[in-house]
Amino acid sequence: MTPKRALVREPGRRFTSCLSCHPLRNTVDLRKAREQHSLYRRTLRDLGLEVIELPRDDSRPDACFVEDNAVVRGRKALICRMGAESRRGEEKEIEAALVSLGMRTRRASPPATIEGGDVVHLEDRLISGISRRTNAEGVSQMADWLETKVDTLRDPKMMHLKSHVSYLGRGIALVDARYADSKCLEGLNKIIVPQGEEYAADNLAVGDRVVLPKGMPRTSSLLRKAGFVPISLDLSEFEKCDGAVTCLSILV
Ligand code: CIR
Repeated sequence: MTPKRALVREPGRRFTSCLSCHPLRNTVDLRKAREQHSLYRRTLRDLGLEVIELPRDDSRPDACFVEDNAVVRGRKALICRMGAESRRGEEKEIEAALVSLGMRTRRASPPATIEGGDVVHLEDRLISGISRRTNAEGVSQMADWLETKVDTLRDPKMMHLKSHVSYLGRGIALVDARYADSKCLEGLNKIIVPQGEEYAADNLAVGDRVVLPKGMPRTSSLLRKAGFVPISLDLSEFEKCDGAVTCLSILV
């Protein structure tokens, strides 16, 4: 399961028009976002990943959030039909890139909607949100194509499950308290994100290192106690676009 490569795409010219409910969405700074993205890419390289940079898309504001475009499992990828209609079309270059890496792809078809931000990867199964962006048909098409067991967590108010649940490996999940008792998380050792640090629930674990947003001291301390090495990154401009650490890459 250890990923070797990460697909990324720098924010394009229209990034500041991204979809967002964040109160600071009108203050998004493209130059700063690109600097933060550059540091993100460097961090992924430092984690030992080969970073594959796709040309930026200057016509689609949310195209840097590549995680939502596809769900990759082994040598297969489901190309998402995103719940956010304004984002449909972003996935074309992602599909081409995955095919060029030797992946077998299938496109989700109507009435399915699915976004990679809803899908948490464990060794033996996936957990998917059924959310504002992903429906039951999307989950069913994903399970069929990827031939993987998929457990679900349903909350029509939730945008993406991964904003609330991350899998760190070794049977350990980092979860937002509000979903900690969900049936799909039974059997996992759960680290509950401290109150006020809920944004840290979306984080990227590679081996024993965990990339998380900066300013999460209590979560970092819990991670250290569990034997992980936290790495903090400033992703303020992506947070203002309702994005987080995982959404900027697809691990292959
Ligand atoms: C959106 O609303 O679709 C983008 N502005 C943010 C997507 C973030 N994706 C993710 O966390 N997987």
